[in-house]
Amino acid sequence: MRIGITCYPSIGGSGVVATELGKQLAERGHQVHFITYDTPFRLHQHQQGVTFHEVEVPNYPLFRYPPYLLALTNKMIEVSRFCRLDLLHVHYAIPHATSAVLARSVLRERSVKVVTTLHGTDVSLLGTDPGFYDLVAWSINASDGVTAVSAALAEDTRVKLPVTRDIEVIHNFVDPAVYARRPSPALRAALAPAGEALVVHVSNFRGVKRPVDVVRGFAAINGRLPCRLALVGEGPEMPRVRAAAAELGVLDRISFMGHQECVAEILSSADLFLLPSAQESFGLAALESIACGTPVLAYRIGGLPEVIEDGQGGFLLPDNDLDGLVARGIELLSCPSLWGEVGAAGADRARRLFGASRIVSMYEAYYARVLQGDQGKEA
Ligand code: GMT
Repeated sequence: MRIGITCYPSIGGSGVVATELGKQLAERGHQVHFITYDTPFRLHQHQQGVTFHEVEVPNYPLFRYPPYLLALTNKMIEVSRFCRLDLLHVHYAIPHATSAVLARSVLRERSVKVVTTLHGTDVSLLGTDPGFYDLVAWSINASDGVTAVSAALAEDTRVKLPVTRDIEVIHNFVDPAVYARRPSPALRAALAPAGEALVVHVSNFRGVKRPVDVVRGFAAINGRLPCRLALVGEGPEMPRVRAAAAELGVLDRISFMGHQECVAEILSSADLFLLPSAQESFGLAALESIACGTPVLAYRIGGLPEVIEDGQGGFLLPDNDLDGLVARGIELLSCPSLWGEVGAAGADRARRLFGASRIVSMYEAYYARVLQGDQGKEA
């Protein structure tokens, strides 16, 4: 198959999933064409079957806002024609699904199918914004195939938007060759020099991830059981995170690691991942952590119950129950046998249910169905 993939190429779960999917598809012999404004951040090495087409937005004094949607659409048309694409698989509805549907309409001489994968905030936050609502719903309905990264998100889409079409649930995945427990003694020694337990959090440090609660939870656990915290990522909440850490007297027990390309080693070297998000359509970081055998503590929201089952990779608490999360953290860190069981069961669950080979095959099968005919597209 010849597949065009569009995603946000910067750091973020949807871009990671799209890039890893493209790489895996190329390994299976498909021709994959990334159509994005920058090289997807996990795509730096040349790989047979993978091509990157950069979307450049023309600059013109009349434009107050760069017309990215139009530039992307035109690039999709050009690449579809020149590379004879069979389908465009877009990740994140805004504006990618709209561009792809528009490109398909322009490409009258050849039939290109559009598959849209919904990732979460494209529906729950932006899709419900009155400024985007109608167009997002239209773009989803007009796609030839639509997938969601969790059953919770598929349901949320039907509830929040006038979307009646079929939505296929295809969960996110990890490559078990990369995400497996391989702790680095050197990294552990650097992050927890006195041999303390190591707590970790990886995110884009936006409000929805509640990173200040990560610090509050960590401080409470540290009060009972000395430990260290590694914070991976950057984002708008970082100043509040630092202020909370200083106020709680734990600043010197935290490593601010910034953006890290290879999180598997860090996750693998940690003992516990705190993810007190208010919203999470899937929680790719949680999956990556459980695949590395590091238990995750999070709330029972969105798609997280599909990723973690109590005792298999961690525990889920009622939303915002930070005390409960702390209590579970202390329990796990002070009971090696429980920690070992939960971690091993999580790693096994990640391999069984969310391994790349299983999920990539599901995408391939879905593409084949979309290419064959209607997949619940509205007239
Ligand atoms: O939070 C975002 O809007 C970013 C987005 C992303 O690109 O990482 O995250 C969403 O997609 C991820 C990949 O499918 C999911 O793992 C995240 O749970 C989801 N974020 C939210 O639902 C808040």
